[in-house]
Amino acid sequence: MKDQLQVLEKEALQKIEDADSLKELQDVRVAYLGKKGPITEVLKGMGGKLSKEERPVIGELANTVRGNVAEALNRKKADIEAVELEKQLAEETIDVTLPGRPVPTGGPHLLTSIVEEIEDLFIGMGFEVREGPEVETDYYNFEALNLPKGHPARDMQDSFYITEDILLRTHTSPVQARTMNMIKGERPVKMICPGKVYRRDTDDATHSHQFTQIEGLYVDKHVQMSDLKGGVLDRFAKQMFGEDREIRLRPSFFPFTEPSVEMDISCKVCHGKGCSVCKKTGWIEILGAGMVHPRVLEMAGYDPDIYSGFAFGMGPERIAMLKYGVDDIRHFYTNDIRFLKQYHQA
Ligand code: 2U9
Repeated sequence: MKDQLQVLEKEALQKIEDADSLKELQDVRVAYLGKKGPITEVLKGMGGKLSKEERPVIGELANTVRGNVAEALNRKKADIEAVELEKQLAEETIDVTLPGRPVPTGGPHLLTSIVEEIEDLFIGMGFEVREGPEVETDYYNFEALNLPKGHPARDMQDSFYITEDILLRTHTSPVQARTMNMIKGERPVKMICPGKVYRRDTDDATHSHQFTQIEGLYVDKHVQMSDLKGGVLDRFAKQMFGEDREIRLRPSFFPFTEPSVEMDISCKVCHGKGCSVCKKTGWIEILGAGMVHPRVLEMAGYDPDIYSGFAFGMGPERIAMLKYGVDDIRHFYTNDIRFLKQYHQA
């Protein structure tokens, strides 16, 4: 029995030595030290076969063998765990000197950038930026702007009506009308209003049923056409398109301004000689403007004999198209990433 135990011990120690995973080690533990393991079996069989004197000797030996096997198991377990930890650490090592993977980032939309650029220019000239509702009443969208009922520009075909009296604004002018109504001569009004406007148009390369406008208004005592041309429009054109640009005003018509003008800037491509960009005229149309119609001032609560003002309006999409050579207004709304990312400042 003594020999039997010693053989078992040798066998177990050899298997522990040979094991190279925690799983194998656990199998050895169950096989040799478990309740049905050979050492337990030897101890169980002790009763009938051994004399009173032999029993404690064999019992002690069996316990020593168990102890030795258990100790060898624990030692080997610690060894294997240390090896596995080393392996895991080696595998999970992070090289902090590796360059990071670039994360794609967004940026402002070209239209947003242009609107902000235009806003900044006018803020620099003392204008404040105001916004108003896109769903407007007939009064502020038309009536207050000298577009009485029956005026051709109010055609149901041209506007998105919600009810007979409510529509999607067709221009940002109602924002100015509302502001004048609020201020009523308490201080000068010097504002621009950027925003979305809506017209029932068929979309093509130069038209969109929804587009952006920036309109401006300056109302005070003694405001003149020369303030509009020299003080604001010329500065705007030069700052936006370059100091070498000239402007010219041509007579035009808008119901809310009198006189009304359209402003052109000199063509940069041909310097006024005539090319395909300026349609051989040497000039490119940029915006509309004029002196606020006395009736519009009156409806907003201003005495047109004391107050006067100028107004102007432009389409930022058109400005961006001219500045960056964009050939189709729909590029602004379809949001093809290949188009958009050309205009991200890093
Ligand atoms: C008030 C009084 C007058 C705003 C003006 C224009 C001329 C103009 C268009 C140009 C191209 C808009 O983007 S566009 O379609 N606008 O030509 N807008 S004067 O006049 C006003 C506005 C408000 C109370």
